[in-house]
Amino acid sequence: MTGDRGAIVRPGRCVVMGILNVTPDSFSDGGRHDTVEAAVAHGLHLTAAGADYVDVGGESTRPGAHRVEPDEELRRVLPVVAALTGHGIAVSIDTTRASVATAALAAGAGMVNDVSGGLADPAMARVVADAGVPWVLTHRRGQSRDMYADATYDDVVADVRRELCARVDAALAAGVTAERIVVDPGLGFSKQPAHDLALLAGLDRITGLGFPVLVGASRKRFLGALLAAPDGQPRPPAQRDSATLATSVLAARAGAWGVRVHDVAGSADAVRVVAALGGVVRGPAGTETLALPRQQRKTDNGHTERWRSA
Ligand code: PMM
Repeated sequence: MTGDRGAIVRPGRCVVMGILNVTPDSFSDGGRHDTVEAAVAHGLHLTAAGADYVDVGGESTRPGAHRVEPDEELRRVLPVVAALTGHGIAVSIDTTRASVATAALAAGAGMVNDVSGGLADPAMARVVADAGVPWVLTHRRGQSRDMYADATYDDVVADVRRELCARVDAALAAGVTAERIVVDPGLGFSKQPAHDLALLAGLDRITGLGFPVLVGASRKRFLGALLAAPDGQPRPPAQRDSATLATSVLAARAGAWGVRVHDVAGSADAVRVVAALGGVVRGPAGTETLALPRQQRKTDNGHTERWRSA
């Protein structure tokens, strides 16, 4: 018997999820929000800037990071989740642990964001199914400690697509309903920069699976490498927001359900621009519906031209 704590939010445009890492060591914002007061203030700031969700995490997934104890993870996230949901904010809990997810859901979180795609904790599927909340299944191979050990692919888009399907099948077999599943190609997780770029370029093959797709490109290593200085020094994380914005446009244009970003204001504007152009909205069962009524005509050179009218 599955519960029903909430449907996936679909505001008619790409959703913006604001990142709130309550950790001392995340690669971009580690240590900045590691008191409850600072974290809650930042969550409120993200919401004011236009975040549809605030994604609260208490364990860094930075390459090379060691795991924190479950008690410590709980100590970091629970008061923040409770305070933000008390303000009426939609919170997702970024955890791979069923115990942390359970406590965060009890404290008011409405979605589980699991970067292990359900692999880290076999009890997670039951927790999600029983609560009836959306579950983000992210592609990764292995743990953060050895993040790049398995970063070899024949065709990264096809391989990630296939491996995500396996995670979806496992979730469905465990009783999670299809309407609650979000998939995420896991940029930077077991991927080299070229893989991340290929996944962004081939995002329509992931959205083509028919599940809502979340894209987490924000400030990631591949952007630092792409924008490296002439001496090869990667662009520092805090100076990657313009590039992140570009990825939000691309993701929204490719039909992604949401983007997970540090700098919410820019992406919140960007996804509205894309929506105003009549972006494709993916239906729950793989159907593609157009955001606005579609019209078409044959052009002089025989092509079909399509556009949407308000
Ligand atoms: N990336 C990070 C953490 N959580 N969750 C999802 N769904 N997708 C991601 O790409 C993702 C994530 C690591 O980035 P951070 O340290 O900036 O949070």
